[in-house]
Amino acid sequence: MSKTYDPSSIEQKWQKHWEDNHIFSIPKHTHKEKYYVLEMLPYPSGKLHMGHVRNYSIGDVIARYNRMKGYNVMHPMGWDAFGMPAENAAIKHGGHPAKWTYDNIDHMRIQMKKMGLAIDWSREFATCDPDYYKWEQLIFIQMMKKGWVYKKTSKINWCNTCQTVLANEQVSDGCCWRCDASVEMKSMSQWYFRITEFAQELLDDIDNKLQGWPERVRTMQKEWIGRSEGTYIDFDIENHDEKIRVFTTRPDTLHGSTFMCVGCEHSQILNLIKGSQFETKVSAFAKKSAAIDHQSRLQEKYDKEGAFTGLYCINPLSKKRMPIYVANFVLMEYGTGAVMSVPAHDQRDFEFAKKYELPISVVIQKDGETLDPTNMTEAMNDPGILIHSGKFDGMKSTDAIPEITKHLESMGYGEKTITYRLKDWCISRQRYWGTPIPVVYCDECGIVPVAESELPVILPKDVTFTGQGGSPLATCNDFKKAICPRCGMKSRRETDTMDTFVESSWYLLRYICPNETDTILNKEQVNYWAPVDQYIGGIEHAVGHLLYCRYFTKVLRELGYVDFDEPIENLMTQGMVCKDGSKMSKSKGNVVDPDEMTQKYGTDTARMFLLFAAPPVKDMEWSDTGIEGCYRFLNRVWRLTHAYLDHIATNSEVIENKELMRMQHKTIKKMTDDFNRFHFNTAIAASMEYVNFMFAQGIDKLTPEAINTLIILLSPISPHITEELWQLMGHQTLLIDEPWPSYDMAHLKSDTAMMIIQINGKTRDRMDIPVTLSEEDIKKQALALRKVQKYVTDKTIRKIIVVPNKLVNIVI
Ligand code: ANZ
Ligand code: ZN
Repeated sequence: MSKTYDPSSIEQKWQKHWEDNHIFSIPKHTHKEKYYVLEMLPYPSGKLHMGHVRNYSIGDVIARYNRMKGYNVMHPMGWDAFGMPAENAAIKHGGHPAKWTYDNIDHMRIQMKKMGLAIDWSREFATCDPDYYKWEQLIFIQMMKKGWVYKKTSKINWCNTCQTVLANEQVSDGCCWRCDASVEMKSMSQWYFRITEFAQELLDDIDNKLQGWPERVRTMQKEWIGRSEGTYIDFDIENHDEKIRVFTTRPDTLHGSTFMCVGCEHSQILNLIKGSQFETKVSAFAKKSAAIDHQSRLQEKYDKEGAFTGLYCINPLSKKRMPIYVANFVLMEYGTGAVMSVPAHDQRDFEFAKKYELPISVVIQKDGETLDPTNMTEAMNDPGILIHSGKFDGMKSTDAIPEITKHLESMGYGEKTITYRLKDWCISRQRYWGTPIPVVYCDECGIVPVAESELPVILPKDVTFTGQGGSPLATCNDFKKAICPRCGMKSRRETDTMDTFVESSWYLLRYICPNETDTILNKEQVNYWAPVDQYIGGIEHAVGHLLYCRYFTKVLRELGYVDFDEPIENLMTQGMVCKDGSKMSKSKGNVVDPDEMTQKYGTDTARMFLLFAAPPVKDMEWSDTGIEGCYRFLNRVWRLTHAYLDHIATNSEVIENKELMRMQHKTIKKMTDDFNRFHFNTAIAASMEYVNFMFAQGIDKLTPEAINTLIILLSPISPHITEELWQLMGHQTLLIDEPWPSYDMAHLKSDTAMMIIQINGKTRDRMDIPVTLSEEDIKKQALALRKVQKYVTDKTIRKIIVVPNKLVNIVI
């Protein structure tokens, strides 16, 4: 029997055994309750980094623990395989994106297998497999038939480095989520998913159904959806038989609106000033403000400026003339792209009015205060009492909001409305390595979806990658040629591909039935397995992927494929792996290679360290001494078990050990509670205490039960060494099939208690007593202590207070 711990041979041995015997594939028929645990699917970038390893270690412990708790556990893995790095690699180094991708997948799969993950590999797929994207194309077509997909020309986010369009969710602080370059605005015709149709449901379900999500993510999604209740108000345009509509949340301030501001591309206003003397000035101004980059716009880091259009509109309540400006702070994409400006009560309007010397009219005042517009230094945006507002004078502004709205509705000059910040999801990309959008353009029939029977529209292999911009598919004539499914005439195929976030919006449901060939989702199986019970991934996906995923589930429900509303029951956002205080990254040069760690210590140690260093939701700091500590601990577990095996080889007598039993049950309870809360770090600490305790007891005082319990408890964390020790302890079973141990509260109680003895509240001594000792006897024993005697002789004892099992206080 080898006595030194050799992780590499043990890990290989058990990985092979598990794989050969399909230990982690899911039994077909079962009456067990299900548990679906999933880590966000990886992008096959080439090799695993420490963040991946942490992610999968967390997921794997949860998977193994729940299987041992008796659940039917699904823990699948696959690849988010479309996307630009593959294409960029092809442009740079030649070769084909498909080869680059599948080679990377092969390498990363090996790395994952070396981690000993309890994954059902029979469910694996890559999103670039035609068998996968075929169904995505079908979803697209079915959505299109419902009117939930459309094409429109508008200003979109354009990344010049990536040579493609970006969705709003892919722009952070004005920069591209992938390459960090500053994003430009460009006018282009693109495909959109009508996610705004579900804005209200997506919002409502955050409170109704996502109790198992972190508060931070819930708040971010709510703010992203950005529901705003307000009023549309229409203003007559002077000398034109037209009205212009604004969106406001403060109709109570309408009497104080003295001018109007519209966005620089407000087509109604631009049309009206065509040929007028103001046209050139306005278009020059529009050009200038279009150059404000996204970032400054977000942070409002630019002067509020505008240009007069020469037009006036009429305030429907005050009947005053209001000049109309185009202004750089009005967003075209929000509300109606036009704002009624109320300088007395809105800070931006106030600054604008000061700059262009426009009238400021106070219409709300706080009780007992008098605001004078001539000496105001800033806008007053608090609620208050209405003045200068005709028949609404004296009304509270909060009451005036619905009242004025009603009044406008009766005049035919407004209506109550709700606006969302959420915009439709732009999903077309001018790149090759993605799912082809399944439509054709026909001169006769227009835009026509590909016939369902013709799916998949296969991405052609034979394409040149120049990196010169434009979709490479557009240069692929064979691909472009198509027959119109409607009229049979020659037509042209769409050459844009879909955003890769479309693939990751529904993969978690396809894992449930990856080999289903007749339909998108097998309803019966999906209804059993979904939703995901525990999803684990990074916070960076809070408003992108995690919102799209929720949206797609609702779409699939409307299409009749699923019977539920939300795909993810519980979400955990894992912290980052840091070294020297900052996130491990190539650019910082502080990465630790997982392969190296596995070679040096074994994956059991690496897994343990990643779980021991911090709770999963917190950032963790990589430390060489930390991982060495875990390695030493596993060696201690190894030696403890071997010492015990040596001992029982010559001495089969098992002596009852109540203290050990108590510690054993205490450790089970602590680790179970910690596992339930995902506090793996403190669970591991408890196992360390338990091992220390056993060494202190002495090998001859141990029981097989005590050792077995340790092995079982550690098995989700370090599955290989424990499997080996389990076998050495004489078991024929695999640990994954062992039930999780339960604890007995009766054993947790100790037979003795240590009591503190105080005199007048000051601690003077301690004593061990049997917990069954009566209060009278406790008092007697306490008084008999030598140290106590010293204080109490010749004194009157007034009172003796006994706190059971804790403390005796003698008052003299
Ligand atoms: C008049 C007013 C008076 C406003 C007042 C505010 C205060 P939220 O709450 O975010 O929905 N607004 C409307 N459309 C806009 C656009 N396209 N670009 C920039 N600003 C726009 O904000 C709604 C308020 O933002 C609206 O209410 C409007 O200004 C402005 F004392 O109307 B308010
Ligand atoms: Zn046609």
